[in-house]
Amino acid sequence: MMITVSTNPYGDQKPGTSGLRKKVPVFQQKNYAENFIQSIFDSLEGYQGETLVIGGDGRYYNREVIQKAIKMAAANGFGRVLVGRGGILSTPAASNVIRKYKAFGGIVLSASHNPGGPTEDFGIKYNVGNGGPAPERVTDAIFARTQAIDSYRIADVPDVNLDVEGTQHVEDMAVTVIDPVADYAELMESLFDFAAIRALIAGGFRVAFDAMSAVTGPYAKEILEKRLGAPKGSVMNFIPLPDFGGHHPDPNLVHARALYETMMAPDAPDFGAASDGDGDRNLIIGRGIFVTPSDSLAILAANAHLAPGYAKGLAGIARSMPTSGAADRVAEKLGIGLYETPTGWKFFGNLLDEGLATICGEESAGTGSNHVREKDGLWAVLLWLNILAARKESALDIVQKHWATYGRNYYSRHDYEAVDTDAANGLMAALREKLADLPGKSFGALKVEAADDFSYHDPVDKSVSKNQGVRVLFEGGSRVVFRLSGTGTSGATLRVYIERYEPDPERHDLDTQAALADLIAVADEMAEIKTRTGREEPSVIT
Ligand code: VG1
Ligand code: CO
Repeated sequence: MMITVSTNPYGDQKPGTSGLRKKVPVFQQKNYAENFIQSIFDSLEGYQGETLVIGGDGRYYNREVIQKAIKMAAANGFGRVLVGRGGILSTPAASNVIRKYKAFGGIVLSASHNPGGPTEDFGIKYNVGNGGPAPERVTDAIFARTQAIDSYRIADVPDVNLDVEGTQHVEDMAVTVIDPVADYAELMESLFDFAAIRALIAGGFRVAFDAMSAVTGPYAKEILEKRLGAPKGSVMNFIPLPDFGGHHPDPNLVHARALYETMMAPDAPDFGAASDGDGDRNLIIGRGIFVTPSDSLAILAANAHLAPGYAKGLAGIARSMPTSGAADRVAEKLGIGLYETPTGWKFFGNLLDEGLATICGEESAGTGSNHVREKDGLWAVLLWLNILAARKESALDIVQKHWATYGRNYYSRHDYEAVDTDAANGLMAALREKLADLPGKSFGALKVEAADDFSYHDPVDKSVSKNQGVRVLFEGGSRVVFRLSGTGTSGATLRVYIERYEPDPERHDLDTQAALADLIAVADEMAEIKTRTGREEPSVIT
């Protein structure tokens, strides 16, 4: 039986960089998830009888919300739901399923790299028919609807069995439980030279992949161990746990420290990698070398033609504004377009759909291509492996040669997490006030060339997104960028992105923090970080 339930709006359901993210107890409030899901449906048109994809990263509360979403999809008139077995679909796999089965859209349940568990984070995100995150005009409409919603529709039926593949029905709507891995593995096999990677591994090349007890475990087991022949044990922490084993499923140098140490040891494997909660991020560490995500994007773009899926070359490269300019130099050399977008994957969708960009990336360990409309952690790992198999050189050699050819962009991000919200907003407001006076000003040897608050003009749909981060550019190409996170759930997180370009190969082996020390000091002086946040040090340095 379909029922209509009356409800009251919540004031705080504004989607951030990547969907709505809140603590689990917030989502457990009466009708909280239902309100948001109904607001999604109320903001869409033409979905009657169409297919909706539903899946998540397996974190705490995933199954409960999946049941609600299925029953609400039925009551709202969808014709079919495709859901991953066990409620599991990595974010890139969900994007692929939406595209492959021509679904109307999808609901992805994840708070990505944020921790999970009864008092940790949960999230809901809507993806449109191209497989990508809903653009701002859709998320704005969803938010507006959450402010006025007074009822939602749901089928009053028992739960669907999520653990058996095949089709069941909720009233008239078909619910098909699918293998979450099969379609994705097939897609990867169509893009990369699996035979060459298999031969590399059979020749003794050792891979270490840390799934961080999150969603990529089953995908990495199937692809790296089963299809590519990596020995059992190459994939670590491969069972997705609702609380990620109590860890932070964020593949960076702080939270994936164990992998980093393994890769720096004398008997290190040849290649190390990790992914995040929902499988869209990647950490790449070669033996003895951590590859910054910005460098990884540039190196993948420069070498992508070595993989069959990209043999024809790239149409263009897109990167988020805070991502380093390393990819720009590759685009210049290849004679292709370079697009600079605001933070968040939703801004790449139009560029990929229009064929303007083939590869995209963010400094936050996100890389992807036109094969789906999300960033894709395992995809990046497989492209690296394909390149390593084709070039028959170590990751360290490939990175160093890249720097020698293009110069090195020293790059680091300093995060100040869970800062007082008013203090963070005050800091950004004060910076914005100063912008007009900065050009021409000197800080020690650094002279400001330009400073602005980044605005993006989408070349495809002509939409404009303002206030996307304060950037201060210095003469000589160094840069500091400041913005507030749109994915955190406690207080505010200030992100400071620091970059210096170094053309001289004699100076490519400096310690990153040392190479950036003067810029780091200027960033603090300019934004009054210590005094305004009360923090002496960043919480996380990547
Ligand atoms: C962060 C990253 C951004 C990324 C977003 C979602 O956003 O900086 O690059 O797209 O997370 O990634 P913010 O607003 O906190 O800086 V995921 O893997 O969390 O969905
Ligand atoms: Co993620």
